[in-house]
Amino acid sequence: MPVKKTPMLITFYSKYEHRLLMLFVAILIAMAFAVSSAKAAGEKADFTVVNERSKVWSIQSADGAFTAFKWGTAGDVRVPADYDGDGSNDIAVWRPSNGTWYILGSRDGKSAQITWGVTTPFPTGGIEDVPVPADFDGDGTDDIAVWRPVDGRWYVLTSKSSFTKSIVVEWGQLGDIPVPADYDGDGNTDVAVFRSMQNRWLIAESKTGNMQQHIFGMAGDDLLVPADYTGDGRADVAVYRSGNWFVRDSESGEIEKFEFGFTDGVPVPADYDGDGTTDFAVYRSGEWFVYESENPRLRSVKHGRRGDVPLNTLTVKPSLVAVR
Ligand SMILES: [Ca+2]
Ligand SMILES: [Ca+2]
Ligand SMILES: [Ca+2]
Ligand SMILES: [Ca+2]
Repeated sequence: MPVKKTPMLITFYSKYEHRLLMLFVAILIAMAFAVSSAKAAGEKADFTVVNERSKVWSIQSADGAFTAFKWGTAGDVRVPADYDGDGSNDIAVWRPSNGTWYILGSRDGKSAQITWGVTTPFPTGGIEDVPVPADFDGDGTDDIAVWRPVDGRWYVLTSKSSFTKSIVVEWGQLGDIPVPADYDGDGNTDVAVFRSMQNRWLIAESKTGNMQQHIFGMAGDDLLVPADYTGDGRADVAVYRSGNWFVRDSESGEIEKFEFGFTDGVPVPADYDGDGTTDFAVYRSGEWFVYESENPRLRSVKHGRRGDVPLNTLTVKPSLVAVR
């Protein structure tokens, strides 16, 4: 009977090997999937509020962790952005009275002070620079930058040079509102302004140097919220008007309307689900309503109290101001 036993043994082994092989393949597929999804997924935006009186910033991260810091004083402009390049925004303010940036790095918790920008003396009083931190040099880390209304110049202290070298670009004029974003999708933030008198967006593409012009939005009624809502990697020209979002699709050029929000809500667009596309989001009295882009669904998160001001953290937008 050994003749019969041997093939059975062989069959047993081959089945066992087959299972091992399948298991191995399954592990490989799982690993490949994990790598690819890790690549595709970006950082998820935090929910951040600042109390106007106490100057305490409270941050609820996507994984539910809380942190709170007292940072800044009255008159400071909040400029959260990722200045240390760890993928998370740093708590930061710019002080117009002395032109100093006070940054609390998220990577190591160390603070830094960098003087950049001024309040220009003017016969009628002081005209402050407008802080516009963004990634103009395209290295993945936000640069320290201001737009100077009196000369229409952008003064960028680049992160690539460890904040030792600067770029100066002239774009815009007194009365404009800076709306920097990556409209051409090359990875570098483009300098851009909104000219209220004409409802005109003037964008200087960083890739080609070409100008994009769009008449879009209504000065006085709209908040300017340019960001990549369609997921093609290019920021769309967009405004928020009392509960409605109007987006000029960067791919089709068509204008899309999305009803999401409240007349007394504040738009806080950012990439909360980390898929690389900006999500429509509105904050109202301590509650965040997010329309996630990856698996479209509405999510609400409670974070914030009366007297708190929400910050949309992943895409920092000091330009997110009412057009006057
Ligand atoms: Ca950081
Ligand atoms: Ca940079
Ligand atoms: Ca660009
Ligand atoms: Ca998203």
